Amino acid sequence: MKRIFSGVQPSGNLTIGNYLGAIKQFVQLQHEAEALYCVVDLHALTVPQDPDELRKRSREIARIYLACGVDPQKATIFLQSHVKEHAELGWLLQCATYMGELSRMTQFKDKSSGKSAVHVGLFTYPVLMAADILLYDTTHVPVGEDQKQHIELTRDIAERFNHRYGEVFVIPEAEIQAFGARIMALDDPSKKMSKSAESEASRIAILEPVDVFRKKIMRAVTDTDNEIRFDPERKPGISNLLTIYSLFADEPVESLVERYAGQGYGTLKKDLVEVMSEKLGAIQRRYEQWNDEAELDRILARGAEKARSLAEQTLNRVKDAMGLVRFS
Ligand code: ATP
Ligand code: LTN
Repeated sequence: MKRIFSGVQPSGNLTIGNYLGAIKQFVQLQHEAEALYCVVDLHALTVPQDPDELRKRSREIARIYLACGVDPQKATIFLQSHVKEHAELGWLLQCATYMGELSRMTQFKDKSSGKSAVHVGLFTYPVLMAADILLYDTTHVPVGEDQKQHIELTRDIAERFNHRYGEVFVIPEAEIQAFGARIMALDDPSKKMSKSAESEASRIAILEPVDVFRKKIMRAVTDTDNEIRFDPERKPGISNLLTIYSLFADEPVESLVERYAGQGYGTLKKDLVEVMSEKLGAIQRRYEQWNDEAELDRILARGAEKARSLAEQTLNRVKDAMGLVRFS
């Protein structure tokens, strides 16, 4: 049986990278299998957060899931901190993971480099992510390219655990799109677009008004030869814009390249703004409609209850396997 799980951190305003790389897939996959979509608030605590902001953002991410088309009748939407089993399995798995494995994680290296004070949680974060996934007997994890290494670690931990203790965990697979799994920063197409990067010009938020993002697209870094061609190696800037265009318009890149041949970057950028304005505008209108916080909280409470009932069963299996006493 196919089971989907994924999560997004409430660590900033969600970008079109998060939408195209992950959330768009959440919407498609909810029709194919049982799906759980989590707001991973415990993960956001790995770097300093303002408490009021974090509370606000956590609900906002859930609301964006809904605005993008995740259907609470089909998929389970919940906050990670509402299901204690995540933290509990996180600890048990920390005792089944090696320091060396975590030292190799590139996201840790990127996020800790140059910082004088780094919390332990930033280092052990991939183990909590493994717990998130393994708690639900997940078979497929829709994520962007940057999460591939964490899913591989999850598989290694689960396989080793099963080898040592018997068949306790289902081994999950990453579900990474062949195209659009790594949207690049607009002001520097050698870097990934990220919601917590310093530069505002690097990203476009899902909830951003067209007047703000128009400037960012028009000023997006491209090369100087003005030739529209898809070549991420040699022409990363224009290739990134073509990717974004193709995914928002649901039109293959080849057809865009053909259509804009000989027209220069300005025309393509202007049309891209139009396409994005239409798609993001629709999401933003739905976001406005989901403005009843009591209703949102009811969805999250129901989601947590459903998630808890699944998580408890897995956690009991793990405790039994590891030799913890349980009263029946
Ligand atoms: P942060 O900057 O706080 O690390 P982020 O923007 O990388 O945040 P996450 O919460 O870590 O966002 O990611 C949520 C999901 O979006 C993940 O599945 C991740 O792989 C995906 N994702 C993030 N950035 C991109 C991107 N630039 N292109 C495609 N997918 C992305
Ligand atoms: N580490 C991920 C967020 C995340 C996640 C998960 C994604 C936490 N737990 C479980 C998929 C499945 C990130 O930073 N994007």
